[in-house]
Amino acid sequence: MNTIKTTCPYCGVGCGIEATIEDHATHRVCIKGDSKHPANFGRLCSKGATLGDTVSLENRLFYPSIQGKQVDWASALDHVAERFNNIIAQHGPEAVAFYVSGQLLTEDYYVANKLMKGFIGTANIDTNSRLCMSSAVVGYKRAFGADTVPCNYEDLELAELILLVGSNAAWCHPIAFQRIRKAKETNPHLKIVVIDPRSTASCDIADLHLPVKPGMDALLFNGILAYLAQNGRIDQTYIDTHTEGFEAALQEAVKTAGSIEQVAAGCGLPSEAVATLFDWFAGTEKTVTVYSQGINQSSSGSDKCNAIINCHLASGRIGKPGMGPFSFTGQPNAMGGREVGGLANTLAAHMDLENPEHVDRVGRFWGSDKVADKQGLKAVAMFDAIAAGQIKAVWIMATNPVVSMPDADKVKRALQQCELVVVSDCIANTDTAKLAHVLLPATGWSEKDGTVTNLERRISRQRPLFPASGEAKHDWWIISQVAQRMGFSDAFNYQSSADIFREHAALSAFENDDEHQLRDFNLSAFVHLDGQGYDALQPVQWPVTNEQTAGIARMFTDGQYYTSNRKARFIPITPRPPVNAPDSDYPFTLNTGRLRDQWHTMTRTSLAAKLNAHRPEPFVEINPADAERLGLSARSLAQIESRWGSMLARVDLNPGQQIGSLFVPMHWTEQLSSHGRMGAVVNPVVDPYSGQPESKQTPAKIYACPARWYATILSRRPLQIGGAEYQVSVRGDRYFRYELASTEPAKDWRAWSRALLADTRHIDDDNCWLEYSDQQAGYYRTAYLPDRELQACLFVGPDCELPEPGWLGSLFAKNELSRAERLSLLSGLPPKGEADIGRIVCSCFNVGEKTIRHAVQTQQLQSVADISACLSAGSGCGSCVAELKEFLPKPS
Ligand SMILES: Nc1nc2c(c(=O)[nH]1)N[C@H]1C(S)=C(S)[C@@H](COP(=O)(O)OP(=O)(O)OC[C@H]3O[C@@H](n4cnc5c(=O)[nH]c(N)nc54)[C@H](O)[C@@H]3O)O[C@H]1N2
Ligand SMILES: Nc1nc2c(c(=O)[nH]1)N[C@H]1C(S)=C(S)[C@@H](COP(=O)(O)OP(=O)(O)OC[C@H]3O[C@@H](n4cnc5c(=O)[nH]c(N)nc54)[C@H](O)[C@@H]3O)O[C@H]1N2
Ligand code: SF4
Ligand SMILES: [Mo]
Repeated sequence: MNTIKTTCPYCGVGCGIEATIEDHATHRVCIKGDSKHPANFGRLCSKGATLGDTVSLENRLFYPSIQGKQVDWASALDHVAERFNNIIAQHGPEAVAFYVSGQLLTEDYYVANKLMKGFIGTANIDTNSRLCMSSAVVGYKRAFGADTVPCNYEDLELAELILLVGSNAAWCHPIAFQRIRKAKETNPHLKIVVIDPRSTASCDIADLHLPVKPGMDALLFNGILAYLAQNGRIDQTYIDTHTEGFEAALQEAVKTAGSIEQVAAGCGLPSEAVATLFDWFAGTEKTVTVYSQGINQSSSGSDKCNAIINCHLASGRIGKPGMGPFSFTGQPNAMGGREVGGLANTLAAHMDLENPEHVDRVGRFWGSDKVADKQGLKAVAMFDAIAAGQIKAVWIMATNPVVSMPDADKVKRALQQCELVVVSDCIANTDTAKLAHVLLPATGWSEKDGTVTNLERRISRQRPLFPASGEAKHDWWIISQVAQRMGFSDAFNYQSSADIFREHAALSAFENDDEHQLRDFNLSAFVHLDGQGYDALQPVQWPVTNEQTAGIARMFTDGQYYTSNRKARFIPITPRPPVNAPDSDYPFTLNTGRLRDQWHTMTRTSLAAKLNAHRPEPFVEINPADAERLGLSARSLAQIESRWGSMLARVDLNPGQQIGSLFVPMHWTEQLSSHGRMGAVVNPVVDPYSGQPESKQTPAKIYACPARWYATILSRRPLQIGGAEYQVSVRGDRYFRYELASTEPAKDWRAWSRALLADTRHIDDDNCWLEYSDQQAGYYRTAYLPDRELQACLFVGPDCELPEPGWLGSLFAKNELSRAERLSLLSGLPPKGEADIGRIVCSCFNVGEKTIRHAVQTQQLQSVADISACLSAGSGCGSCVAELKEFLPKPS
């Protein structure tokens, strides 16, 4: 009765969830995978499985506010509408902008677009998807005449060769990755190739890893195209019947790629590996090329996408089972955003701003003669225009650009000087919310009601588990209310998300029956969907038409595309290296990306202690040889600097990192770290067609930050700590953990720690304190235990080798510490006989590295299956399987 079917709000895999509500008041809910959902058939990854830990009311934004003062909704909405109207009246519609997100539901997204493009009359609405898959959109549109993802998850299972290009699916699309892993187990002929400059968890199942030189993928795919032609492996019939422009694309590919040796040299790869890839691609009919941010986030991302698509068109490997160019989108509703025309260069329902017929059609449908007919500013240009004062009001919804935009310090300054910054978020303290003049509380995942589309075009329902918290409102409601107050009452008079979905479906079907001008996106089957039907909506892949009510799993099965002559287009590609190459000042290539257990700017995942255990601090991966040359030791502190900004992170030695390359995770913010916000360092240069930034290849330098002391603090209550250049805070289970480091001289640790950690009444009560001090060597350790219950402990040392908080953290679960525990507390090591589990590897079952190492040794475990049987590790979401392998004995 209390079980509700909904969809995971994190990645684009779009897993179905069954949520059983255990307690309404405290938002206690049991999360399980929906065994019937076609995306995941019951499985969830670590992030989905811990959703229950993130829906508490902690850190939620509850009330609207203006300039930090709580106001009622009517005042907030009037204020936003009036200020927008005034600025438009004075400076024109181009002086305002929305910056939205692939984490809005389709209904929210539709209304935001309708307001800006249809009624305010400018296309100055862009989205964080600009930073994510706008190049993939250009690639598909140039080739197919529409933004159509041809493939589906089954194709991954039917394939005999899968290329993962610039995709770390093991961590970023874990359940899709598990489907690939399973497919490989059942079909030993299935080969996996990972093309990624660094060695990632996805390499775990790879038959071949090509550590390509950063940015050089287009050359590799041009090489494949040339090789296919030279070896008679093209599908001439398909090319003749269904495509155009092959000769020109081939000519350019042959000219730029040259021989296998030349491709290998250009890509920094061994010739044999390139030859193997070419041979496998040429010889395997059922090939799927999966690509993601290693391709899209590039100044030549659009061309890289087309270099990939060219190879599939030339071999006729598209629209057939087990084949196709498959862009893996990242966000839960990146695809829904594309459907509603969420980008500054697209119009609703897969129509185009620069096509007068489309603009006219949308105008008639919306009843507006103001529909924008030219592109608006894309994200980077939009924030530049804010910085320049051309845009005077911006409304940011469901994204955190102060962290995630490139040149993020500039974005921060732009918002600081902008006349009006409105932010809608469900979380109170974000780096962007800090700069808002008006803060609007949105409902969060467990309260929202609407639809999302996953990366295989499957529309699923997100259903509310709880009523809205505080005064939070649905995003579509907030936008509609502002629209009404701006004077557009009739067009925004929605009563429910079902109303909006119906209208969205109707627009997709509107004048979409002319066989020469068909649009791919069509939901004609839902034009008359009533409230009940909407509530009961089952996961379905668009198009869903009156003729095909069950949806369509695979596109282009008939070889008919959405160009004017229904033929797919080859695009000639001239490979280009990253715009800014490393030089003597900035000799490294800085790569950025994701970790297994965190979601973007951590506003929600950091609430789950389990998810913080895997990688609790910002770090920089560097090859050990580079590190040695620069005097950087493991876990020491390093400064990473580019022409745009700098950050601090811990050094992580990783032989899987190419010489000359660095990798930092994108997740840390100013809320959680003092100098870990990587966006400040990232190059804002963009792709000329898509406007997508080159987030993966910033020229950078790295050097040691000579910290004089390091400290670790665990505390039951959150602390306000200052006075260290490096400070990171994360939530543990019943405690908060702080990591500090500083180049300043050591403090008077006793006075400092007592003032910081204690209740005032206990500061001088020595009975409550354990203490160890070696002033000369720079060590200080203390623990604060009023009534024998551990409240806090502090470890200071001159180097970064401080105790691993695994066992210490477990002491916070106890009401009283035993004598043995108290005695060993300051050593940071458990008393004899008690296990310290070490850093958590498997977050589903809380299994730490020390436990695994011990079990492998003492029980002679030989395989991951053995470890799972013994400790359960790896048998939950499976995301840690690659890591578990590292504990197994190496074959001699
Ligand atoms: N755990 C987790 N999962 C997520 C997210 C998250 O925040 N956390 N976010 C979601 C979102 S929005 C997105 S967009 C996806 C992103 O999913 P992915 O694209 O898989 O993730 P990234 O880690 O950004 O980058 C993928 C890989 O590109 C590689 N790369 C860098 N430069 C190059 C290059 O020149 N060539 C090639 N071939 N590869 C290169 C990087 O080394 C990296 O391993 O993940 C989604 N899933
Ligand atoms: N250097 C570098 N930069 C990158 C990337 C990279 O790989 N490297 N990746 C890029 C990519 S692919 C992406 S997708 C972006 C992601 O970057 P962001 O979009 O900035 O990251 P999130 O943390 O997902 O931000 C979402 C915000 O919306 C809030 N939120 C969640 N649900 C709702 C809701 O229903 N309504 C409202 N109003 N708010 C909500 C969250 O609390 C959070 O503050 O980062 C991009 N930036
Ligand atoms: S793979 Fe994980 S994060 Fe992605 S939708 Fe499924 S459970 Fe959510
Ligand atoms: Mo993304």
